[in-house]
Amino acid sequence: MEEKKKKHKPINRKLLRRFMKGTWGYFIIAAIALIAAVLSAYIIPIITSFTIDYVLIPYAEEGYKAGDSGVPGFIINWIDSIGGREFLIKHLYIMGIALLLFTAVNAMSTFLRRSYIAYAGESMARNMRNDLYEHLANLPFDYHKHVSTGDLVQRCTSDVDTVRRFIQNQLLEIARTVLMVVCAAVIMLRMNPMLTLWSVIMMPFLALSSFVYFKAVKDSFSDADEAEGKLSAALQENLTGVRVVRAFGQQKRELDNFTEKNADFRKKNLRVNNLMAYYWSASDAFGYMQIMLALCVGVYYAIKGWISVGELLVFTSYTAMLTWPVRQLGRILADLGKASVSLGRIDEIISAPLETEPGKALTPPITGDIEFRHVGFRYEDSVDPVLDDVSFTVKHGQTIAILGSTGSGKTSLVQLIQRLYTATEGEILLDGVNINDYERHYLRRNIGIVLQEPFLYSRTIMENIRIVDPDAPEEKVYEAARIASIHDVVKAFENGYDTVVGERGVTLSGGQKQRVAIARMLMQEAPIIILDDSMSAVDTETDAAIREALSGRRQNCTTFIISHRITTLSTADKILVLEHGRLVQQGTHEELIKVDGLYKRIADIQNMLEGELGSEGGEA
Ligand code: DCP
Ligand code: MG
Repeated sequence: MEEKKKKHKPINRKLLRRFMKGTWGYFIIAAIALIAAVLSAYIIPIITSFTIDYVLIPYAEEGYKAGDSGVPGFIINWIDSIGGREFLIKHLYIMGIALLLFTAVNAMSTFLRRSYIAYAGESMARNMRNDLYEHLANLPFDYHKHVSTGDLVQRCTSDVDTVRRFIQNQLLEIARTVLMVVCAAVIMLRMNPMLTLWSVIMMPFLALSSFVYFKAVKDSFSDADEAEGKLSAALQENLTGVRVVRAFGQQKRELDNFTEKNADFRKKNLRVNNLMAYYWSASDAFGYMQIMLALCVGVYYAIKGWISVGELLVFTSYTAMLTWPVRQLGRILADLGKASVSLGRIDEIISAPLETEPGKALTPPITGDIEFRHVGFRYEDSVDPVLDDVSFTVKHGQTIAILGSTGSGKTSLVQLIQRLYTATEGEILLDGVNINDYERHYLRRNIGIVLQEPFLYSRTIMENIRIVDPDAPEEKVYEAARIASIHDVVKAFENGYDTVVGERGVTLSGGQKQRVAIARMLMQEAPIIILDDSMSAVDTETDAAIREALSGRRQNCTTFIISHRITTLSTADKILVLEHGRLVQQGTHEELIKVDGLYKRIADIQNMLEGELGSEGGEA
């Protein structure tokens, strides 16, 4: 969030063009409508003044020279040639109809302009969000370590929104202002250059003061934005951490904290609103002074006969029409600054390098022989290696158990197999091929993993389990759920498999979640299975039942089980013991139990506990 104020990169045009893909049509229609709207708005005063100059006054005053009120000569000539004036005097309603017609054109084109620029803005925002989401989904796993989720969410929502609002509200406003100034200048200069000067003499000051003003209040605006960010962060943290807040009786303190941030937000927002109130009222007064000036000088010119009454009307109308966009210029510029900062923040995500495919992207059938050859690994920011010279082999269909104290690198080891991270030393071979040479999505599809802290979507249990294959028959889901010992539990829920889990639904216990995650993994039918401490929250008996049910399946699967339970570990074909990232022991239960070492120590402790607790306890 702090980054928001930082660097002011130039707008990345390439990125803008990319987001604008498929929206050009909308922009073009909006631009045409804009031109029509401005032109019709300028024609309306001309019609009125033409009616006065060409029709009404010559009719009322004998000998008055009919003015043209800015209507091009050839049109006047044409009306004259068909005896237009007499006709118009008799049928004055025609001028009314003309007025109505152009008002209708103006209304129509304003409508089109607004709705098409809305299409354009919304479509662009959709493109941006899709691109961002797709990019985020394919960034290296490591990326998320460096950026906070809240910041990413903000970039994908409010930054996109800032850009969208700029496109929808301000972009055409710039074009409109330019067009209006040019049109007004052309028409007014043709009528009377001196009066034109008087009518716009204060405009540069108005524009300048608008620039200066909005530049000056920019900081107040970003202060208010920042206060809002802090407020929502406080709220979010409290809602997410609601349990901790309650459990530690922190409501009062959190409330004070929130109240303080809320008061700060109010203060800063009020300040912004006050500043705006000053500006709009002062610039209103300024604008009216300009109109008054144009009117006074114009009346003098009209009395002198230098302009006609109709022309006076045109001048005052145009002057009034111009003050609003000119006053807005500074704001547009301020918003342009904001939008470009937001675009820069979006750009930062989009330009982050995607996960690379360093190898040959092979997709051969996978049987599941795995070999680690002197594998070393460290996270980008870690000092000590997390894994150091790890070597072992697994034949397909075998079960490998991994034991190690917390932080010893077990999770890191299995994540290397999935290529969520890349080994920094040595190589990992799958069926004799370096895993870097597999196409990464293919590789991951062939590895079923149950994470240490399983994540379930806020959807039904059914949807959660068949997430990889939404069309899978229900029977298959039940089958997987039975193996994971969760079928009966789910059946007992009121809504069965249609029970929604997560934020809007029921809360599953830790063990239930783990088992749903195991069922979900089974649906993948992958040749390699990884259970990262996936039964830690499941009681020993259920653990055994699941392993029993799994073993039927497991025959053609290579299985990695990370666990702290000797009962779980002991059935494995091979046990790896990790200590500070080093493979200190490997072998079968029978082999390891005979030698002094970590495995034997833990086995002894657990056996002792088991003995003391009797058969019904035994949580390791
Ligand atoms: N580590 C890190 N960055 C990460 C994950 C871990 O720097 N994104 C560090 C923390 C540990 C070491 O790496 O010091 C090993 O972490 P593991 O998650 O691999 O450890 P375990 O899975 O063995 O621990 P646990 O039993 O607690 O799950
Ligand atoms: Mg772990």
